[in-house]
Formats: sequence, structure tokens, C-alpha cells
Amino acid sequence: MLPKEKSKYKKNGNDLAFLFFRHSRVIGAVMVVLFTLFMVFEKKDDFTSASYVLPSFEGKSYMDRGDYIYSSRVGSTSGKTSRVKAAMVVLVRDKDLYSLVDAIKQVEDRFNKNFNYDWVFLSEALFSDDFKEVTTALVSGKTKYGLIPESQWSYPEWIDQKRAAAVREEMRKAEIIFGDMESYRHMCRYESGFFYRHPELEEYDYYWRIEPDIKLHCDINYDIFRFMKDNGKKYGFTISIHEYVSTIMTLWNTTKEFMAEHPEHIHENNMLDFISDDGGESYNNCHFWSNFEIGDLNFWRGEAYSAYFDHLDKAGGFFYERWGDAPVHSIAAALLLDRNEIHHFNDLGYFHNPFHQCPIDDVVRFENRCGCDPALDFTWKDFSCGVQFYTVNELKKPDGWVGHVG
Ligand SMILES: Nc1nc2c(ncn2[C@@H]2O[C@H](COP(=O)(O)OP(=O)(O)OP(=O)(O)O)[C@@H](O)[C@H]2O)c(=O)[nH]1
Ligand SMILES: [Mg+2]
Repeated sequence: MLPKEKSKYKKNGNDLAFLFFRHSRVIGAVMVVLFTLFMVFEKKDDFTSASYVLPSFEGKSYMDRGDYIYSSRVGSTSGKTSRVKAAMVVLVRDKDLYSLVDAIKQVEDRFNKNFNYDWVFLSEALFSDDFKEVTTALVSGKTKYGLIPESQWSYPEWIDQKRAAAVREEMRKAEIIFGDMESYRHMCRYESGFFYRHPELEEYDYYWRIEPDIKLHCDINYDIFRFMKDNGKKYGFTISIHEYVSTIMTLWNTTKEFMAEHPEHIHENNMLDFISDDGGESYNNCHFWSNFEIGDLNFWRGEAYSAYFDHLDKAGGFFYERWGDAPVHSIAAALLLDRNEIHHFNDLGYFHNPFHQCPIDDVVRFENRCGCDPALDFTWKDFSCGVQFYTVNELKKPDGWVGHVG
């Protein structure tokens, strides 16, 4: 390069440096803008891949689909407006607080944070301040703590306690589940005949029974209590199952006595075919698993159920056998209600050891952010009564249900 040209370049180089220095702020700003645009486009690519559209949705919510899920629904379920008088109800011992907290949290996070329904905790012993503080801190509604009167958690005068103790001993030897437990029997009797009469529940029309250690797998994006009311539902369940026969040896005969004595209480459009396969001659042991229940308190408070409970209670099977509140409630719902008043909540996703309810319909699961494996769904399995429920009520089963049988 010639010396002259060299100096020209030098001069130009100085000019460029000068210009750069002079406009450094502008250049800096331009670079920031370019960098931001680059990042936005990068992000857009990420976003595009994350917003993958689920093929099964086809742009339609399962709530609008009008198929088996809502085949028995007749009204709207949307909106937070006009809450109904309802509460979550938990029968629990103080010492089970930390088995309960996660269940409360799930029900709040997946449902109640949007609706703020109250919680009522019941026990035969006083709750500690610790229990009250922890549970109140977790919930969005009001909390109430009810003491169960001793008269409802003890032996009625007509029960022969020696006979009851002998039965417990026999059941212990026979290894019948909870067969030797006295407290379990008081619990089953209380859930069968008394919880809905507790003064802390007086102001409510509907309840959702919740137990420690349960899980709720899906979001519930509608007011479940309003759904019950608007659609005339009086009993809702998630899981149904066959009862252990050895715990209810005389329950059906005692029920048949009641039916013969009180035909006026048996609903003309009842669901006898869910609980009996031979027109009422015998019980097929199908029942709604009562650790989950959403129901109408006024059904239990009414004349028909009160007469049924009194009849059972006098017969003594809560103590002389080990009658569970699940078959008692289920037989009552099947006989005393219109079959259309009973609803299977197959869109919630629920777990109580050892069974899961998990919607096998992808649309329901994805739309409600269900965190469960449909392969574990119990609804269509042999030991469940799900197929029976859908068949006798002529409800459409979800696509692919046959693959879940077995
Ligand atoms: N206050 C009180 N609550 C009880 C007692 N026994 C059981 N419960 C409650 O009654 C409900 C049913 O009792 P569980 O022990 O869960 O009975 P289960 O569901 O048949 O059996 P597992 O859950 O498998 O143990 C739960 O909400 C318990 O917290 C008791 O002695 N006192
Ligand atoms: Mg339980």
C-alpha cells in the first residue's frame, strides 16, 4: 500500500472511531432493539411449539359436548353467581390433622378457591387450637368445628354390648377388615344416621364429604353444588364398588323388611336394578363408595330416610355385624330416590386408597388438568359397579371403556 493511501485509511479510521464515539448511545440503543427483536422471535418459536393444539379438543369444551358426561344434566352450571347453601364436611380425629391437610389443599386449589364454600369439621372429641389454626389457614371459606354429642357416638340402650364384643372378637379371628374395631362401628353409624343433623350443618342444604388422605386429580371449573341444585341431583359419587359380604350378612333382609313395612317410601322410579340383579330377592353388594359424597342434606333429613335409618338402627347390625355407611347410604339412595337424582361425577378424578377414578376421556382429562393415569381408572373394572350403573341407567359409556375392563 502506498504511504498516501495508508494515511487516508488512517484518517478514515480516526473518523470512524470518532463517529462511533459520538453516536455510541444511538448505536447502543439500536443494538438493544435488535437484541430484543431477536429474543422475541426466539420466544415466539418456543411459544409456537408449546401451544400445540390437542387434536381431541376440536375446539370444543367437553362441557358443551352434550354426550355421556352431561347426559343427565339439564341446566347450566356456569358462573359463580348465587352460591347455594353448602359446605365441605369432614369427620376426623384431631390426631389425623396432617393426613388431612393435603386433601384440604387439593380441594381448595382445584375447586373451592373460586367458590369459598365453608368447611365443617366434626369429631366426638374437642379439636385442638392447633387443628383449628392449621385448617382455618388453609381454606377460603369459613371454618366450623362441631362436637358430636355422646348419645350419637355410643351404644343405644337396645344394644347388647356383650354380644357386640363377641362379634368383634369373631371378626378379629376371621380377619374381617375393621371387624374388631369399636370406633369404626360408631363412625359408620354416625355417618349413616347423624352427621346431617349436627347443628353446625343446620344452615346448609348440600355437603361434600371429605376424608384424610384422599386426592382430587382434576380441576373443577364449575360450582359443583349449584350443579346439584340446578339439576335436581340429590346424591353424587365418584367410585362404586362391591361390599365385603361378611360385614353385611343381614343388611338386605333387614332392608326387605323395611320395604314391606313402608312401601310408601320406595320411589316409583327407583334404582333397584343397580343393587339387585334378581328384582330385589338378593343384594348384589354394589354400593357408592361413601368416602366421597356430594349430596342433598335434606334427603337424609327427610321422612323416608329417617324411617329407614331407624329401622336399621333398631335391628342392631351396626354393632352385631359391621354395616358400613356406604352400603346403607347407597341402598337408601337406590330405593328412596328417583334414579335421575343420582349422579356419577366422572369428570373429577379422585383417589381414596387403593382406588383411583381418572377420566379415560382425553378431552376431560386435559381440559381439567387431571394429574392421573387413566390406566388406573377403577370405574370399568370388574370389582367396580360402574358398568352396572351406566347399563341400568342407559347412560353412554366413554369411548374405549371396554379396554379398561378386567
Ligand atoms: N372423629 C373421628 N373420626 C373418625 C374416627 N374413625 C374414623 N373417622 C373418620 O371417618 C372417616 C372414615 O374413616 P376411615 O378410617 O377413613 O375409614 P375407611 O375409609 O373405611 O378406611 P381407610 O380410609 O381405608 O382407613 C374418615 O373421615 C375418618 O377421619 C374416629 O374414631 N373419630
Ligand atoms: Mg377413609
